[in-house]
Amino acid sequence: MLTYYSAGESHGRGIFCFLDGFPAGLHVEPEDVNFWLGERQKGYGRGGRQKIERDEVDILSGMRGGYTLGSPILMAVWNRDFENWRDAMGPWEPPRGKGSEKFVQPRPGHADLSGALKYDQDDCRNILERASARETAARVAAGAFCRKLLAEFGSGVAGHTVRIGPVEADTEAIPSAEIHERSMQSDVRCCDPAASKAMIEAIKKAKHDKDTLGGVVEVRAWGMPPGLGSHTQWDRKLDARIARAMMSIQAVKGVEIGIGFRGADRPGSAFHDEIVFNSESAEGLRYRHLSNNAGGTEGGMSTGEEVVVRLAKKPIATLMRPLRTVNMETHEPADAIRERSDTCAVPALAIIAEAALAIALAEAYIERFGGDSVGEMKRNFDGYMARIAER
Ligand code: EPS
Repeated sequence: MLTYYSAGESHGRGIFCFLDGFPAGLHVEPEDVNFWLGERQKGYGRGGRQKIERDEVDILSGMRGGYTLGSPILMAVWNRDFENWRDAMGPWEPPRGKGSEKFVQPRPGHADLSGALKYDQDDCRNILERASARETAARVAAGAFCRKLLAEFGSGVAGHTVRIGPVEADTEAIPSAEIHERSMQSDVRCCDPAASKAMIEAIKKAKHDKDTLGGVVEVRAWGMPPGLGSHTQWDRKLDARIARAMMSIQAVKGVEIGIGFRGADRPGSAFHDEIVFNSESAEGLRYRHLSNNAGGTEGGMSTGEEVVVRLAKKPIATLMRPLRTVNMETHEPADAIRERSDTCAVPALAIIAEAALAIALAEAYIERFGGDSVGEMKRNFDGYMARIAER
């Protein structure tokens, strides 16, 4: 089974990614990973940290001569900012210098309060360093391997911003094949140029008001066969696995598959995707749906239509206009600390969500088609597709 874990603190040595159960024989170049790490760092609304970091992957195990070995892949994305935080974040010496001051005012909207109580810590930095969304660099690195694997089977993923704060884009009709190109032209990764401009204005205003903004991203995947995942058990359902992968991304508060919440007021006749049979289908999938309100999954299995997922991200919780909190030493009311942060990180979420979807789908492919080598997976895949073409 494909397993993915990360380690690392935001201002520590680096962010580390452990990817186990990945098949042997996939050709991967440094740029296949570094391109997406670079894309994650972009986006209007980011703070000063992204001027310091230039994320690149350092492969520590699991590859030889440009190919995966089938053994655990261990990766590092080193933090340049660690040099500025060495005194405060080093593992052995007592913390001193920048960021070492003990603070007990938990910041609203962060992991600080629950983490300080759960792990019995006075210094919320012992919580926030790991809770930080810097961790998403690991997910993007793992996702880069997974999207490369999906491409071997003709499958791809693309994400884009559909809302920032009050501004909603008109992108319902955009073909998935155009999302990547068009969203790359926008500083907020939005395919609608007018909305893109308005989103940038909204972020500027939020920054001026010492506030922050959240939003919504959509990620789509295409080229999957029907039957990934299974209806037979709760933890094998593809949509459940996708939702878990998405919900575990920092600051995500809502996940929708297909028209999801937007379809809840429809009668069944206006929701369900009718089935047609096309014996001439060039794509090899002769059973198709006339619409895709289900977002590519039914009964916990892929339908063969595009997987469509939307994620709602709450606004960044570190505000330059501090929210009210409590000093945990004195129990007196206090202001949350103000420290360097982003105003809006929704555009980065589009890249992170692509990675999370690629990981969830790669896991389902490996489960369905066997995961020791890419060659074995392809033989099994071809056999399955040949059988489906007879039905
Ligand atoms: C983050 C706070 C900011 C973000 C960071 C996530 O970092 P800093 O405290 O160093 O200014 O920039 O995101 C990243 C570093 C990144 O690479 O995405 C937080 O508190 O979650």
